[in-house]
Parts: sequence; C-alpha cells; structure tokens
Amino acid sequence: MKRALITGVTGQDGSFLAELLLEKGYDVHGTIRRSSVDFRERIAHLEGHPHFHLHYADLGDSMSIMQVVSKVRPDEIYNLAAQSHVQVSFDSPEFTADVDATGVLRILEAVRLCGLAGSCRIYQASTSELYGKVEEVPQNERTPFHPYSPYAVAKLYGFWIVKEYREAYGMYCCSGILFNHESERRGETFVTRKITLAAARIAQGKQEKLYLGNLSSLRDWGYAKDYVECMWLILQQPEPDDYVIATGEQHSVREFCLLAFRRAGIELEFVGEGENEKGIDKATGRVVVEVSPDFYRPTDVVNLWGDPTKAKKELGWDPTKKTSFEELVNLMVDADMAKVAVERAGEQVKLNLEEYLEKGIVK
Ligand code: NAP
Ligand code: G4F
Repeated sequence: MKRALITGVTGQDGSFLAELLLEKGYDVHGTIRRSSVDFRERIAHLEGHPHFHLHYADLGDSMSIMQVVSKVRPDEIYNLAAQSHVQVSFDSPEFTADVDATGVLRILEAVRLCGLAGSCRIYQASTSELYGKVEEVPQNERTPFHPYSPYAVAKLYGFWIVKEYREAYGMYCCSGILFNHESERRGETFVTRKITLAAARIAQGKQEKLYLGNLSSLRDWGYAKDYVECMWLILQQPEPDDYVIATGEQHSVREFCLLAFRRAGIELEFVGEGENEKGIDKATGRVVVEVSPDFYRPTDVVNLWGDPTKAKKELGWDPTKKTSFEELVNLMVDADMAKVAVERAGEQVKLNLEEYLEKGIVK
C-alpha cells in the first residue's frame, strides 16, 4: 500500500485529493494546524476512515515538518499547504513568504535529511499567478514569469527551489502550474464562491447586495475535483517535470456573475463603467451588484488563460472531457442554494421554538 502525505488537507484541493487517493487504495496522511476554532468541515466525512490519518504540522515550523516526514516516510508528498489568498498576501507579505516560499524548502530538506531523496516523489502546488502581468496569451510552460503580488513572488521561489532540488540532487519533484480551480468547497472570499453564495442569498432574500472589485478580470476557471487527478498523474510519470493545468478557456468575473445569478433565478444586466458599474435585476430594476474599490488590489493579474497542450499529450488529461465552465457555475450555485435553504430552515425552527417557549407550549 502506497503512503501519501498531503499538506493542506483541510483546504479545497487537499480534501478532494484525499478522497481520490483513498479511492486509489493509498494510506493517506494529512497535516492540520492547531487553531482556536477547529475548521475541518471539508474532511469531516473522512475522519475515522482506517486509511486516513491526521498529524499536526505547520509549514512555518521545520521541526514539525521533519517530525511528520520521518514518522510517515511517505512515497508521495503533495505540498498543497499555503497562504493561498492573493489579496491577503498584500496585508501579510512576510507570513506569505515564510509559508509559501520557505515552507517548500522545509519540505524538500526534510525529505533529504530523512534519507528519502531517492524514493519519495514530491508535488508542489504552483500557480498561474507566476505569469502575473502576462507577457504572452495564452500561457504555457515556456511563457516567461512575471509575478505580480507578494503571493506570486513567494510561489515563484517555491517553483525554482523544486527545480533546483530536482537538478542538484536528482530528486523526483514537480510543480503543477495550476490555473484557477473552484468548487462548492472553495473558500468564501475567493471571487467565484463569493458570487455563488451571494446569488443564493439574494435569491432567497437573505442579502441585499454583492460588492465586488475588478469585474473585467479574466480567468481560466476549472473544477477542483478534475484538477486533483492531474496532481496524481504528474507524480506517476517516468520522469519528473512541470505542467500547466488549465481548461484553455477564458471568462470574466462579470460573465461568472451573469451565469451564477441566472442559475439562482435572477436575470442580470450590467450598466455603467468602472466604479460606477452596477448589476441590475432585470425583473425588478433593483441594483444587486455594485463595485467597491475596497476589493481592488495594488497590482492585479487580469489576463490568465492557460494552454494545457502538454498535459493533454503527456498526462492524457483532456479538459474538454471534464466539467465545463457552465457546469461549474451551476454546481456551485446549486450547492449554495441548498446551503442557504438549510440555514433558513434552521432559523425558522429557532423562531418557532422561541415562540413556543414564550407561549409555554414547550418548556
Ligand atoms: P486553501 O483552500 O486555501 O487551502 C490551503 C491549505 O493550506 C489549508 O489546509 C490550510 O490550513 C493550509 N495552510 C495554510 N497555512 C499553513 C501553514 N502555515 N502550515 C500548514 N498548513 C497551512 O487552498 P486551495 O485552493 O486548496 O489550494 C491548494 C494549493 O494550491 C495552495 O498552495 C494554493 O496556493 C495552490 N493553488 C490553488 C489554486 C486554486 O485556484 N485553488 C490555483 C493554483 C495554485 P487551514 O485550514 O488550517 O487554514
Ligand atoms: O478569486 P480570486 O481571489 O483568485 P486569484 O487572485 O486569481 O487567486 C486564486 O487563483 C490563483 C491561481 O491563478 C491561486 F494561485 C490562488 O491561490 C487563488 O486560488 O480573484 C480572481 C480575480 C482577481 O483578478 C480579483 O481582482 O477576481 C477579481 N475580483 C473582483 N472582485 C475579486 C473580487 N476577487 C476577490 N477575491 N474578491 C472580490 O470581491
């Protein structure tokens, strides 16, 4: 039985990857961090599985990394842990650099010092943010990098240190240059999930308006569950290498909004420009989307579009046979419509209970 170690197992990708590896018969070990509020919603269904194990480790703490690597002695490591929010990286640049850059080095060194350099394969979660202020459209493995945020600069170090260890020590370590991938498990402050949750809340009368930043920003959005397959495939190749993973399609934040609100039953029309642009509910004339400069970034990456030709050819991974953009929006909105409906039902039960207690119907 192969042993895999996933850092960042509580995240969106970590949870899907853990499911995939368990299905493939792996013994799966994941790292978690101590925090005052335990947030393990995405992996709660896996806890108790005989081949799913959790260990405390923090990418900022080399001793904890050494400890977990020496204890698990994994065949494969998937380093998914990161401060993954680009906007937050402007507020916490040093923390982001420590975790997203030096953290990668800590993993590589732990593997080497534990004597696993010749046996353990390592996947590094790299990112299309490396292309940043893009120098070519669409972007492939040969496109020059131009990182455009503290997050991207830190991830660029991660990319190069992985390449360095591959060349210097002959280690099997690879970077997946993944373009944006989303899901019903996406963090609620990333733009897609912020939109699907707001569309569901507005449609069910639980929110008035959605405030967004740059509506014209372009992304190549795929489905996270499809993308974790590539992480695994990258580590199964005869030789270690780096791969762009993307759908090869590009859409704007505005377009994502239109589709998400439509799925939630609201037909939107955008009017105005720049900070004055508004999304209006065509049926009622009500403004439901507005632009707020609070969500503008000091430098914003606005034109990401991936070319997955190499992944198609070498990994046999074909994005045209995977979840489409419209299917992705729909599945996210459907999940959030259900989530909001459950929350509303819960509120109603609470209200009923308060009323019954007041009237003495229940004690
Ligand atoms: P995510 O949902 O934000 O998950 C990040 C994970 O990292 C969480 O489990 C988090 O743990 C953990 N983590 C954060 N800081 C840590 C630290 N100091 N030590 C140990 N663990 C730490 O991110 P995701 O969307 O799944 O992305 C996974 C990886 O792919 C990240 O490295 C991200 O940068 C990269 N990536 C993502 C995308 C995308 O579109 N999703 C695209 C390209 C690359 P807590 O739960 O304790 O916070
Ligand atoms: O959803 P986002 O925050 O994702 P971003 O910055 O592309 O980063 C994500 O994808 C990267 C891969 O390219 C990962 F490496 C990274 O870890 C993360 O998963 O923002 C997407 C775009 C940006 O241009 C942003 O300016 O949407 C724009 N946007 C407009 N309004 C907004 C908002 N982004 C957020 N988060 N919130 C807004 O209100």
